[in-house]
Amino acid sequence: MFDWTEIRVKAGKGGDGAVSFRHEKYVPFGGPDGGDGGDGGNVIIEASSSITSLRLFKHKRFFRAGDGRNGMGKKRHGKRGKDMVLTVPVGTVVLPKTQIGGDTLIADLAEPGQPVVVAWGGKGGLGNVHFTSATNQAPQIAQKGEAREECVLIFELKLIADIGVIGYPNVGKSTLLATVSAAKPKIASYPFTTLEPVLGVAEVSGQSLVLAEIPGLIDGAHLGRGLGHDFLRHVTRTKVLIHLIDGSSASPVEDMVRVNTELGLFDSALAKKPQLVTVNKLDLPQVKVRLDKIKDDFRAVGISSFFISAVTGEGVSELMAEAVKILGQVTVERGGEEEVLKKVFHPRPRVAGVRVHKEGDIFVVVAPRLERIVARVDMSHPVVYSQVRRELDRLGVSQALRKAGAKPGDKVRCGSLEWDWL
Ligand SMILES: Nc1nc2c(ncn2[C@@H]2O[C@H](COP(=O)(O)OP(=O)(O)OP(=O)(O)O)[C@@H](O)[C@H]2O)c(=O)[nH]1
Ligand SMILES: [Mg+2]
Repeated sequence: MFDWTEIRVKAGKGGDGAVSFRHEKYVPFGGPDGGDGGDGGNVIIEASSSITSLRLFKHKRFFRAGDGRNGMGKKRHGKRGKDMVLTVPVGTVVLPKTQIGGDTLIADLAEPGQPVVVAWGGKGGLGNVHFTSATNQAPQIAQKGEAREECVLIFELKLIADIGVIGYPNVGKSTLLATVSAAKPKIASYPFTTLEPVLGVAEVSGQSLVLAEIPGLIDGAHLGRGLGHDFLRHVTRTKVLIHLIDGSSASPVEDMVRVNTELGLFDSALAKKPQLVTVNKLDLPQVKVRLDKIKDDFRAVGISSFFISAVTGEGVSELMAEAVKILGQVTVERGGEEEVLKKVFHPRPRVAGVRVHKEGDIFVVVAPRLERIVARVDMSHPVVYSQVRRELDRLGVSQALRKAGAKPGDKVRCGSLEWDWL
């Protein structure tokens, strides 16, 4: 099963605002009419219950949203960039790449829907219309579109099932799933028939229960033996376990103990989940004759076991009824805990203010909002300079420069532009 992947996402760049003036016949001094740039598209992740694996991301690992279009004359605004929506299975956890093993998640998509923005598109730049003032009727400046956000993400799928069906290979987990739900897992008389977790939905007294067959639980699975421990993490999200045991095995009680030891070695919390210990293959004559003996053996270790035949369905409805009962108790008890697990949204990064530092003789201004303006204007033109200067005052850059000790004639740099401070 493909349940872990790394992808790179890039949001759209904001379109640039336009510098433009009305050109009309018989109107000698048309006003500014440069439209705004469109915002860049966002990269959004959304969970859907119609897909169950991350396989879609196996080959394609890079996704980008559309760029915003530039603004144009006649106050025409640029079109917004198209969002890129990535659909993932319910149960996907999204982490930033730098955080593997950490606990800062970007999103925990535990329910269908819940769109989460993982990379914000850049804002579109303002057209020159916005820079008009009482004293400046012909603004030569506009704003560049904001840069896009880009990041590398880890998707990890943890299936969300109410009930996990565990047990050694070949005990009849798939058969039980096929009996209680519409799932059609492969069933065969050899171990490791099921190589990926299988989900099924069972209807029990008007309630829908999601069951997951967890394959590959053998001695040493927590060390990576057999199918490895990848699938065991799916157990972490189930609420109740049906622990299936082959009634024809040499020692059903020993099987149970060993599987539980294995679970505990992977994660001690797993071994504490409520379990319905269920002996399967009751229809086999060799199991029937040992029924009382097996019952007593379990009782001796303090466990009251269920007996079923996944093939004939005998005892299955009693087992499922008990599962519903326990599930109800667990959900009530753990109500608070579940809330904490819910989504964490990726906050939009705040635009930084103004910072000035010196590199040799040059005063370097770091002001993202200003950089967007100065990057596309010719500062040597006196009209342009006076207009930019007004923006410098407005954004607090002039004040920051004075504070840093800048005097007329000093060189100032911001982004790709350098000019003399006047
Ligand atoms: N007689 C009898 N045979 C059963 C019963 N349940 C399962 N089997 C048989 O046991 C074998 C294994 O069944 P599966 O359902 O594939 O077992 P599994 O636990 O899913 O096995 P893996 O996926 O390989 O781990 C098959 O041959 C089934 O027909 C049962 O209640 N009675
Ligand atoms: Mg199976």
